[in-house]
Amino acid sequence: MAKRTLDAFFKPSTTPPKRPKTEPTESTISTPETNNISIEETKPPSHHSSYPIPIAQLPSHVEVGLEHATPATSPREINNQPHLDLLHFQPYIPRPTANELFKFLRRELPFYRVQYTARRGDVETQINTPRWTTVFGVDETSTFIQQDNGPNSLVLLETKTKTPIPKTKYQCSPRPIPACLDVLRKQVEAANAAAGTQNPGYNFCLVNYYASGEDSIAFHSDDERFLGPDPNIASLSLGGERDFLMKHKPFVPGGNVNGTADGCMSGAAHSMSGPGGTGVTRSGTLSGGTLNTVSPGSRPVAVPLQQIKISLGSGDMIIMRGATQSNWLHSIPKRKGQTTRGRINITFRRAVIPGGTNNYYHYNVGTGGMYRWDEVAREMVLRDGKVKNATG
Ligand SMILES: O=C(O)CCC(=O)C(=O)O
Repeated sequence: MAKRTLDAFFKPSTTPPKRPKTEPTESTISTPETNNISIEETKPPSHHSSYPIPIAQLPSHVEVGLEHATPATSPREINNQPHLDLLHFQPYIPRPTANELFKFLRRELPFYRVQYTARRGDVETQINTPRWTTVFGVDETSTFIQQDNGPNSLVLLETKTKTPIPKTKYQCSPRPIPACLDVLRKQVEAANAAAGTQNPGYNFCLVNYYASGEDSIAFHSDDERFLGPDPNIASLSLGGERDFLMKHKPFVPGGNVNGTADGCMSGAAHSMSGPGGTGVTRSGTLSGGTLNTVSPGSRPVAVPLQQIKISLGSGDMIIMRGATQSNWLHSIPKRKGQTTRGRINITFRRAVIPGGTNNYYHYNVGTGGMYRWDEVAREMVLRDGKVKNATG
């Protein structure tokens, strides 16, 4: 197959969409949205013993849209501030396909509203994560290997020895990335390659669902040690538009602050939003237009502290690269009182040690019940109070 050049990669494809490899079959289902219309059905769902439910594969029209129209635009580089290295696709997935994908993922994925206790010194705080979450993947020391063609054929093995993992290796049951998200993972890796970025080898997929402007994620950075140095994080937005804020970490003599936010144990990842969840950070000194001292090498320099606001629409993608995570914080602030559509955010990351796997399942699946989107109630509804594969 002829290689596509960089320019060609970032130009929408002009070849007519092919039929998906598996011909869809037709069936009739009745939901309030379809109202007895005939809809396409695609390949059989992804099954795994660690899943609380089988997870549907992408409908063929979404798969075709993804295969032939992404990236919908060339990325814009945002690197005009110290340590900032972003690629912004506006959009990455064409908006109509992104909206279909949003509805599909909200309907098909299991979600959780995780609660946990954060301890800082002697003080314990009960945290209610202010958004819905779910996670798939495993760190690089383990690999899901296809054993046969059965529905539960993915077996978790030690990456180096290809032997079964010891039962005590994880405090959770890692879940393989289902086919519907793996399609996206591969495409986002290809977008990195086309932009000249080293293959990030994503092995985790974290999904947030913000049901309304009340849902949020506080200022934090994804710079945990279990992600290795200079992690590459790709962040895809689907559904309603929300503001994405970024600000430089304050300079701390002798090193950077670690970027954890309210209610979060030091070093605990993806758990940054406290009870208020309004983006309260430890950096009360930051304000637009003032100067802050940062130290990129040994020589401190003054840099303008400009907070960045990017409005993320359906299908947009930001890839955060290089020194971004170790120097910048990001958040999705609450937008109380505003009518905001629901929004899904998917981040692809690479975790390098088992601690990353334990952390991600602890804070994104947790020990509470599983929720599913209910088309009639138009909200997440508790479906299984008894948690399968509860994490410690
Ligand atoms: O929803 C977003 O765009 C940001 C999500 C995020 O920061 C995270 O999952 O760490």
